Amino acid sequence: MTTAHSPAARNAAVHDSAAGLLDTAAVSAEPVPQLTSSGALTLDEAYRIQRLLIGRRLARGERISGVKLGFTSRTKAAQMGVFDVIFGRLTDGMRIADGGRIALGRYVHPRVEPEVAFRLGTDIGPGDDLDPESAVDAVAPALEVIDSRYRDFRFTLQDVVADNTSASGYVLGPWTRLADAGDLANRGVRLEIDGRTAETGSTAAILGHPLRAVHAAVRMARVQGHTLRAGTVLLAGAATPAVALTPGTSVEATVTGLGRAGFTVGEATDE
Ligand code: 0L1
Ligand code: MG
Repeated sequence: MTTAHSPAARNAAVHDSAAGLLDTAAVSAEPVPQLTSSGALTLDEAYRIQRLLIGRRLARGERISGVKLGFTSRTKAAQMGVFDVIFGRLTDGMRIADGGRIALGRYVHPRVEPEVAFRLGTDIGPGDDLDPESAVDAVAPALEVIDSRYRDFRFTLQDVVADNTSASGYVLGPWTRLADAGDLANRGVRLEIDGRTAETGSTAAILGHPLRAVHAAVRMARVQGHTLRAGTVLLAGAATPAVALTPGTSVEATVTGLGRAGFTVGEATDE
């Protein structure tokens, strides 16, 4: 039984206060110490904090628009000593228009990474066992802005999961019907800053094939009890290392055969 003084109620209060801390850090763009610096967290608790954190955005009127995976690159996963992807949630408040402009002052220490995005054409509930790929209707080049709310962009696995996997912004390029997109296994990916190549990579860096991310995201959503709605965007993962954003620059990602997506970075004080 959960009473006001039971361990369950105490844990719920601790998780809610952790979500509040991370939410305030995101809104104020002021970093906070890692949650795990003041006590251990399990991965389940970290996902519970993530849900509470997103709940605060939803209470402000944002809506769930998608999901994302992190640690889909074997190198990044190995650096963190993890063997599975991590799952985060996207909201419409994180969407940056293609060709749009962001104000750096809204972020703590943002980085950008080129990705591939998929769009679901049908709902997938936690109990549905349809083939995840059959639910995808389109694919697009994308950029993700990641911004850890922790000081110095440093965290443990549990910290980053609680912080919604550093999710902060995303840009979508033009959609191509999946049926017309051809083989996505090894497309070239380029990240340009001010027209100069900053990073190059391949879609193969995303779990060996970006469509594997669709399977992984659906698996993770099921575990989280998260229903994926038709129209949901699925950010598959980074194809290159992330690059720190600097004021007054333009950022563009190109995925061979899919096109480009981009935005510009204003000054800290721009609105
Ligand atoms: O989208 C990502 O791959 C980020 C996952 C979280 C780790 C990070 O913030 O670098
Ligand atoms: Mg990412």
